Amino acid sequence: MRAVRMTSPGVLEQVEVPTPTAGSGEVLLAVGAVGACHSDLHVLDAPPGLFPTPITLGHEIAGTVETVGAGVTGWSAGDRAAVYGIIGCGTCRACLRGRENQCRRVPPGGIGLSRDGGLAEYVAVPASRLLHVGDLDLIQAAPLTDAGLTPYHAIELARPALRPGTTCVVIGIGGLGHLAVQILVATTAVHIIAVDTSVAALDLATRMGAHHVVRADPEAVDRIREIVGPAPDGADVVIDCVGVDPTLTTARSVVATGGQLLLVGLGGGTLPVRPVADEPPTMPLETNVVIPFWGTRAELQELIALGRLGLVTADVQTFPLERAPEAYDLLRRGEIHGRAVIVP
Ligand code: FEH
Ligand code: ZN
Ligand code: ZN
Repeated sequence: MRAVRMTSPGVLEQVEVPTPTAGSGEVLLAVGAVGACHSDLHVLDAPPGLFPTPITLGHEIAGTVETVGAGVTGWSAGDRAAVYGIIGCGTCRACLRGRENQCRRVPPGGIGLSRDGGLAEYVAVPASRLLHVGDLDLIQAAPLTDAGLTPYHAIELARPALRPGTTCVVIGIGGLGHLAVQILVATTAVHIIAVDTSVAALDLATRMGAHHVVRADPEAVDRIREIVGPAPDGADVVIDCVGVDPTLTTARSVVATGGQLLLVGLGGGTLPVRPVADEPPTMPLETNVVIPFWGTRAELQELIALGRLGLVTADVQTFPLERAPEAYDLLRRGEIHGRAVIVP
């Protein structure tokens, strides 16, 4: 079968490999769609040895059951499924509580991370990683497993603060941010302020239900403050889906005292924390800072339900498998709008 693999550190190429088979407890999926994630670029750029090579990348997968392995129940050929990409150890305190996204396993286990992923015609996965998607378009189901699940989980963490009439700022209306806006619209009654450098992204945010849009320029903090009010008041929740120094600075400059700062984007920026009430403070007193990671299987099931109701719809750019390296180059150059989805 055709597969796009990291054949050696930093090298992503299409190769011909044997079609996998479903082992005991596994299911063989015909891949319908697989999202291209920035984290795949981190995998490609990682120091040699951190991730196994050769490895088929792709951890944002949806497909159709081809065959089921020994001992598998609840799945039959033709079933349509989304893949929960994390493979926790199953025995640590986090896994035992159903929080496999906090598993203590090193390195983290995952489809497309510690074993072959979905950038291929077929992928074998443990049946325990699958969730039924019914008639949901697989090109829509795939982004939900990561680009959607990550902000969904972040919003779940902040849900006690997302009271009706409160304000949530979403910074970065890209692959994760545009889904964050829809999840907020579908599951809360908050005022949503979308922030991005791109007018097209802000137009998308408006179409998806953001109440205010602000260009990410030097006046962004002042514009946001006109909406959320002066310090020590501010935004009740800020979700930074970019995570670079300028966005982290904007985030900490507009969050309210006692607000929630969710650092979802892995852009490599730094959030200075000086736990004194100095002038100017790096951020207000009582700010809750969280670095969410991916999400749980239970949350993915809830998000799939929102997708099937048409309440969360990914804005996708599709590419055939042979153009996957090109898609990642565009992603690296910031030229993908919404989510890039590879369709083998
Ligand atoms: C995946 C693997 C490693 C680091 C981060 C990620 C995220 O894309 C998960 O949402
Ligand atoms: Zn990812
Ligand atoms: Zn574990």
